[in-house]
Amino acid sequence: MSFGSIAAYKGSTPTYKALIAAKYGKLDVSLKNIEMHKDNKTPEFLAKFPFGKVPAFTGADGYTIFESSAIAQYVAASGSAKDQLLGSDIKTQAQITQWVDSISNELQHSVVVWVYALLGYYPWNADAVSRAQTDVKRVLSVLDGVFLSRTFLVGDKVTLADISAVCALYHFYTVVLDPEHRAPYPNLNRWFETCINQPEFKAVLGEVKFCEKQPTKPQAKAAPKEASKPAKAAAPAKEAGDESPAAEKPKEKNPLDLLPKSSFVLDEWKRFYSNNDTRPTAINWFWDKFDPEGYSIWRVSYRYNSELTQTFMSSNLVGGFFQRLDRARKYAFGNLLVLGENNNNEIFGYFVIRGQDVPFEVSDTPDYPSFEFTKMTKDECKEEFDAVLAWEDVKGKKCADGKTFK
Ligand SMILES: N[C@@H](CCC(=O)N[C@@H](CS)C(=O)NCC(=O)O)C(=O)O
Repeated sequence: MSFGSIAAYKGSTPTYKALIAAKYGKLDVSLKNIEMHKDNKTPEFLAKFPFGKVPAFTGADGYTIFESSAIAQYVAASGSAKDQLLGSDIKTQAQITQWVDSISNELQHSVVVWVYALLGYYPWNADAVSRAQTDVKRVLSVLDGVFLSRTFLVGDKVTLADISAVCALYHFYTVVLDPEHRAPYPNLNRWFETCINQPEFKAVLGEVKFCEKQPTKPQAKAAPKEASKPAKAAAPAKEAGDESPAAEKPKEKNPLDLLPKSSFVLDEWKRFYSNNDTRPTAINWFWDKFDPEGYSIWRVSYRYNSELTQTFMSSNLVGGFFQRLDRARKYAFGNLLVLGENNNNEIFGYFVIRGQDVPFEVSDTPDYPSFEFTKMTKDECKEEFDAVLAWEDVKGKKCADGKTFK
């Protein structure tokens, strides 16, 4: 009899925690692959899972739970292995929670900036990756020390702590820890191998394929020639303790504010675009007022499309880029679309930018090198530009999602 099902996307390792716990407890919990950004945003889904996030559990009795650890705990507590997985006294229970929470907390940021960036879900930022590598090494060393004298994290059997830790480490072992990089942690490796060879883990993870050679992101991600970076204004010395974004702004007047006044007012355009139908109203307005001397149009393509997988992850990548573009809001407007489908998509779109170069506010983001900015004239791009404005299918590919930078 079904105990419940978990909505998530394929490959969501936090979801595996509950699925493995279900195997130990002999409960039938199924995985329901959903289309991210669509199925998790419907009114029905949001009524049960208000943050619109996965994994999302629905019991056969209709009971619902979100947050992967809460789901795993509920499943573990409901099955026949409750005492083994969660402990039968409060001290053991607290220690299990301690490892469940601490390992995922310690690793969650690093998996995003290092592993997910390698997989193309997030932009590559060399400094952040280097910090993440240091952080991960620290966690691995701590765990290696723990397993010097222990077989499992708590007690002498697999608990939810081990299940959670294996799931948190899964992407590191499969994507970045090649033999050379896992060699310094023999005790941790032994524990990981022990866990993944338990039938309950195997039933969910299958045969774990260890990383053979750590991939590196080539330095080839240099900015394209045509988008030469204007000389950076000297940043003022930061006052101690002043971390506000304003403190990072150059003190001199921005060169873009010194350009001759333009008849095209970017703010007006942004308002008009937001408040009117794109076709034909906003598009006609744009071309009627556009000033090619005061502004430039840029065709924007992601350089690593072959590494994109789920369309919702490509959308998240665009969302992150736009957040980090905040300082450019006064000078830029753009649309980036996710074209195609899961496991075959690309990020593509257009920007309109004050002046004739890509300004510092855009080129200085960590994401910028991952995008190719190509300057276009109206004649070269009008048809495609209009379709991007309207979030229509372009380049013969279905528009799966779009985001506007305004
Ligand atoms: N701490 C949460 C994280 C949940 C979460 O952030 N899920 C992401 C996918 S990894 C999500 O559903 N995002 C929704 C979206 O991007 O639409 C958990 O472990 O369940």
